[in-house]
Amino acid sequence: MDGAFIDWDSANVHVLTHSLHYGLGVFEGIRCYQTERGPAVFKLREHVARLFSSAHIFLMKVPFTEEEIFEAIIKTVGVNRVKECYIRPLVYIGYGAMGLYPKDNPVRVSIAVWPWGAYLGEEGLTKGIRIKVSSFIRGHVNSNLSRGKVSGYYVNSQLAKKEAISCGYDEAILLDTEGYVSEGSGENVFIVRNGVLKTTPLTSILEGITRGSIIEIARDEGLRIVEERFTRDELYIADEAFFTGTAAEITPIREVDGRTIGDGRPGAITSKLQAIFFDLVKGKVKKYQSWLTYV
Ligand code: PPE
Repeated sequence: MDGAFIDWDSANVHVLTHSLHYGLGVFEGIRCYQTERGPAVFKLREHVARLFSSAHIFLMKVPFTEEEIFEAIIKTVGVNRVKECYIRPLVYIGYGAMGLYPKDNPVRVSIAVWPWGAYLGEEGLTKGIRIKVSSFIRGHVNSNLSRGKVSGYYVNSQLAKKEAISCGYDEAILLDTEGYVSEGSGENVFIVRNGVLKTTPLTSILEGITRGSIIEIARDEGLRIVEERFTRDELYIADEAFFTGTAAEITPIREVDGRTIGDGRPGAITSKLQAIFFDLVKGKVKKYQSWLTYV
């Protein structure tokens, strides 16, 4: 926290911490995987860059350099002696004035790591999940500036997720303000139709780092991939569909709003991309070694 290692139980803040009340905090979700050469962090450089972009968009001055945060993340994984973990850097506004203009409140930074298994369940990874198109829509791009990863946005995501779960589904997918598919509550989405991969363009979604990786892998595999808007009914008739995200990794989707996707099992392209992804994060694919930072 703020440049020092703090014991887990002492990692506390004052109840009047500004971000806790008003939701302006920017964060990252990063994973570190076990490899033959020890723990390796996936796409660390990209995650740190996105954290600073988020801060820039929201006029928050991070009191550390990108290089310092990069190093601090590696050290935090190291001192915790974990083999695999999720990493959560958070830049937030600390205690000071209340009200919506926290001019002199300190900008604080924390980095926490903990073991976090399959986000949507082990079974979700192998068999696929059931999702619901949310009745809540993703905020307009002039309200939810989509290049930022901001704590407050996840109020909307939680509305969608709670609704989906209360209806018996595993996860929600949100439409954008124009009615096109945008993204999951915490994932980007891909579909496959007639052998062509399609994913939503960056206009109304978080620029997912896993999404970018999958696009690159798909191209390397000679697959056709387009970034194009699509409607909920195109999702219904997709041959395959899957979510990507740091937490969700590559999670196949087997049902949307009661409609079975394909034959209700992870499709061939989904399974192939998922297998390559899990191999590469574990350091088993030479071509993608540069995506890993060894601790
Ligand atoms: N869209 C949203 C809205 C989102 O929150 C995430 C990540 C993504 C797309 C995928 O981005 P990337 O991780 O760079 O591939 N969501 C993070 C938070 C999940 C949570 O429950 O907390 C994550 O996956 O770490």
